[in-house]
Amino acid sequence: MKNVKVGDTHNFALVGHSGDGKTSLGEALLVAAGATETLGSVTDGTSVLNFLPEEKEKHTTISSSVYAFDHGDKHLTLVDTPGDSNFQADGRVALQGLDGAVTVVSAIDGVKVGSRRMLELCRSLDIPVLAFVNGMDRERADLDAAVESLRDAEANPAVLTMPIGAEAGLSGVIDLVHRQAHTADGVGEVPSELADAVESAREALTESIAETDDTLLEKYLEEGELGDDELVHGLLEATRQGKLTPVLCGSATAQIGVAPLLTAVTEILPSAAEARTRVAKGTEDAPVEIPPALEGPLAALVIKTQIDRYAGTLSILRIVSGTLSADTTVLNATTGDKERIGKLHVLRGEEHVDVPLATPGDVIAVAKLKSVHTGHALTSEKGGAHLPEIEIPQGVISYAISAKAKGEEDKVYASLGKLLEEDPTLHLGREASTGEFLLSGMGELHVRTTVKKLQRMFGVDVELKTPKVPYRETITRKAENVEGKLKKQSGGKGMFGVCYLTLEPKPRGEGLEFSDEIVGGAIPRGLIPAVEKGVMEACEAGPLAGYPVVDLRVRCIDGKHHSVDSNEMAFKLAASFGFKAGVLAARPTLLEPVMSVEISGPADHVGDIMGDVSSRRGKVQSTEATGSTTVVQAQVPMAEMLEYASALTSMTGGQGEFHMEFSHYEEAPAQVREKVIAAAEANTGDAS
Ligand SMILES: Nc1nc2c(ncn2[C@@H]2O[C@H](COP(=O)(O)OP(=O)(O)OP(=O)(O)O)[C@@H](O)[C@H]2O)c(=O)[nH]1
Ligand SMILES: [Mg+2]
Repeated sequence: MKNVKVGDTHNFALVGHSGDGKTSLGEALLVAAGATETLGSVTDGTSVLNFLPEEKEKHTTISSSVYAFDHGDKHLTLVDTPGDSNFQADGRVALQGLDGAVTVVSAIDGVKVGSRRMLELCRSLDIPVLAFVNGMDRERADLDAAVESLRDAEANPAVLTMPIGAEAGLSGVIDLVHRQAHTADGVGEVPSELADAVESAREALTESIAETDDTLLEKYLEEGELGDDELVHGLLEATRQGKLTPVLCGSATAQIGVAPLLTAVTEILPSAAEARTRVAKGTEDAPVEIPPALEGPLAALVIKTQIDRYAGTLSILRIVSGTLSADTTVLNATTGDKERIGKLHVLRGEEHVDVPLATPGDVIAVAKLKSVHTGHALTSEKGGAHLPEIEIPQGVISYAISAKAKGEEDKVYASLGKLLEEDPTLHLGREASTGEFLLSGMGELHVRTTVKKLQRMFGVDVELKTPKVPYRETITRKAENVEGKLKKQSGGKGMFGVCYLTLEPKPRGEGLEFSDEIVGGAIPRGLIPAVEKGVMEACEAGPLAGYPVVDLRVRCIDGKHHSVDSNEMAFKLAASFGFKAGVLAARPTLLEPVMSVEISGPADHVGDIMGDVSSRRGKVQSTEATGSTTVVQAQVPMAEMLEYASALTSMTGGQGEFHMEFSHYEEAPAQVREKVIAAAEANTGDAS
């Protein structure tokens, strides 16, 4: 049985912009810890972290991978996350369950958009961060500029290591705290020619640490220096309080500067025993803390779901409190279902190793759970503190999908269901206005990669059609006392129901509200729910172009009924007729989704990028230069951003990147509205 010490258990994520070297650094850390013998390479497809076929083919991470290893007496779990904005959500979800992060920063370009977004997330989650300036062996590598870019990103950098040599001549790094050189030959003394530079860098480090703590500052001012242990301790406190970001540097592929990083992970980032306090769900006003204790009820979070070739669906759990043993029963606190736990697996990339138990800080996989999904909270069978669920970002771009081969529809949707389990940011829905199935994801590449996975894993081919824009309909003025009537009283069983509805616009984003204002039994109590149901169903497909109707209040103010012929069906239909007539009388209009877009590209292309945003009906909100890159923030209608990826690539010679998320709905201009209505009419024409 494992000799457990929660204080020696660390888990952390590698985060940052795509291509800056997270996976390569993960590989180098594994070698430095002696967990793997040879350095896996992203480009050769030998990385144990990028093990999916799609990752090997494209030389990029598309799904977070977990690798648990030991280093001395420490148990570490590393989670390598994707940097590309199409796949970053996966890492954003996992991070919520973890205790620390290492953000990788390019030595050439400094902090890019992907790293800045992750730094912001870590800040908002109170997750302590180390920064590793990677690629110091490359031409034009510039540690000072990278550190400045961290300052611009509000990370308050404190430099811990400095390079020995530069670019292709990089041969090692110097640990400024302990005044030690780390080279291929191991740990040695500081080369004499660097002694002065090391002293002044150490002084700068001492000052920035002292500034975070009054006692240290007093001592530093009195004595003129601080000891090694004081520096390490001060750094640890400041990092955990989010006051400083320790910065290390080196090269992942040249395996330089990696051993000091491994030490910093175990010494500066918190262990599971020291990690930020987690508070039970619903107790924010009178916080009930969930301790990282071995004893007591289980509290765990599902940080990821992964389909394994042999084991089936694996739920990857982060144990926050208590001990989880193999072959036990737990409670899914999110759904209320009991779940039988079989074997527990420690993950090493694609490989797994069975273990008898898991303790706080561990990240562990369990196969074939019934109703457990990413984000859920688990407790002991008899209950216990319920951790808040992990927030899952929702996909922003939708494609219409259909099976390539006729008759394969069922197989397609069943297989897609499995992929949806693995990736909760994907969504499959049906557009009522067109009857099409829509697959939504974080971006074009996300959806296209899902389709490729579907082919590889289940052998089904899917056709993707131009993304659909989820328009909405709403009203712009009040319509009072609109009659909805169903009267069929000749021959057979009669149907009779009349309701009078008043429709009023509500502010954007407030959805649909139904209020029953019937007095005196004009519509019998028992039939009012039928009226509400009729309204709710009718609002799913509005009368303009078949899109859902939102942001209005529907008041049922009066009605008529018949003692024999009135029934639920009659009132449901009457209400839907009334609703449609009411919407048409209240000057309906079309709303279109507007996206918040962040575009980064070379500074000399910024004019083109901004001109292009305007031509897409977008509004530029800010531009900000960091080094040679400019970041443009804008709001652009989704309809104009559907195939932006290829436009940006050709505009910037492949050097542009963008990220977008849904911002709000806005009234579409008349020409857009007319086009959408005409398309909807053509569609209905086809169908009939
Ligand atoms: N010269 C040099 N190349 C590096 C270094 N680190 C990584 N690379 C190369 O940079 C490329 C991208 O590295 P990855 O490790 O895949 O980067 P990543 O951050 O994991 O990228 P995503 O998975 O797309 O988010 C690969 O071709 C690496 O070989 C380094 O320190 N020096
Ligand atoms: Mg990667």
